[in-house]
Amino acid sequence: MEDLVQIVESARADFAAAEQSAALEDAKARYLGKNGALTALMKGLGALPAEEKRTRGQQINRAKGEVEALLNARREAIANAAMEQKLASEAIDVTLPGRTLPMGGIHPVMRTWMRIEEIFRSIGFDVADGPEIESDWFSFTALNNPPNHPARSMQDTFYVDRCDGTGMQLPLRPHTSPMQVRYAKTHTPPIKVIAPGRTYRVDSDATHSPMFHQVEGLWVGDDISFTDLKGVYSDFLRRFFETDDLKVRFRPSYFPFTEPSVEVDMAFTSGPRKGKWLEISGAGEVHPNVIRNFGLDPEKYIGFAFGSGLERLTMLRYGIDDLRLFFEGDLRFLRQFN
Ligand code: 2NL
Repeated sequence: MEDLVQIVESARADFAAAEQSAALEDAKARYLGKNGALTALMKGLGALPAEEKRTRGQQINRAKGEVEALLNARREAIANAAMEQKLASEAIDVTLPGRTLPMGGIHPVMRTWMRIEEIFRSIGFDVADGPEIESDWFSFTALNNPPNHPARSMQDTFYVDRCDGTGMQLPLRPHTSPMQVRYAKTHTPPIKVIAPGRTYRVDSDATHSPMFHQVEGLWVGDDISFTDLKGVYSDFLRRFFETDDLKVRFRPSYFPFTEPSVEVDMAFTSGPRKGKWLEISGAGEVHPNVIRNFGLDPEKYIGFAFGSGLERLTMLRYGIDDLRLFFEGDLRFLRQFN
């Protein structure tokens, strides 16, 4: 009897010491296995007299039941601990912030582009689109550029090789006018359109970039006069700069595609930049030859055109003093507009 109590206590301690189920099953074998302590006692029963065999057998069975109960309790405890550990290691913290996709922002020149589209759409202008690799005709000829004009030279305009074996080259558009010519040729008057986009010129210094942005505007009908240009462009500037404190002046100038031609200057009439005239645009009444190249009769149709640089408008609107900031991709600069 004493030996059975000892076996049960020893099993209890061994089972408790087993941390993993493999160790527990090893411990089990030492008591209940083929060569286990209790199994050995059972085997020894045969040698006892009948009377003793009965009581001893019952005692061993009771001890065996206790050991089995201890074993099952420990098995369960180990299984529970394993499950808890698994749950803890796989736990998802639903309070953590989600993984976000990094969001891009809108470039300040693009903001200007969008504002200009909005302003001109609101007064009935359409927005044209067109290729950046253009033909010589749409880039120069249609715009009344004389054959030897320096704008056509390799020094002023970028050319790309055609890949059709002809050895010919095509210009990268040096202004957005080709889009307006294309638009004018495929629409009937009144033609009221703006053409914003990327443009290219062989020019690179503190105030010029080989790629820059322009917006041109064109309004052709049977009586669109210089007065309309003055009204539309002045109104555009007031809405773009969000102030009525603006003076606008039109200085005589020359472009092959307009006649008469002007440079447009503006000056703020209040605030820190008050009084200083700033060049903002070129404009004029569309040259009769250009009207003809639209496929229209210059005796019947007349109108104005203008061209402005988006970088320049953006610099004036936000007070940016260095053109290069637009092209460096420095997030400290770009984040200020988003
Ligand atoms: C400048 C000058 C100008 C135009 C652009 C134009 C377009 C067509 C017909 C006639 Cl389709 N003219 N565009 C006219 C005058 C000036 O831009 O220095 N811009 C920054």
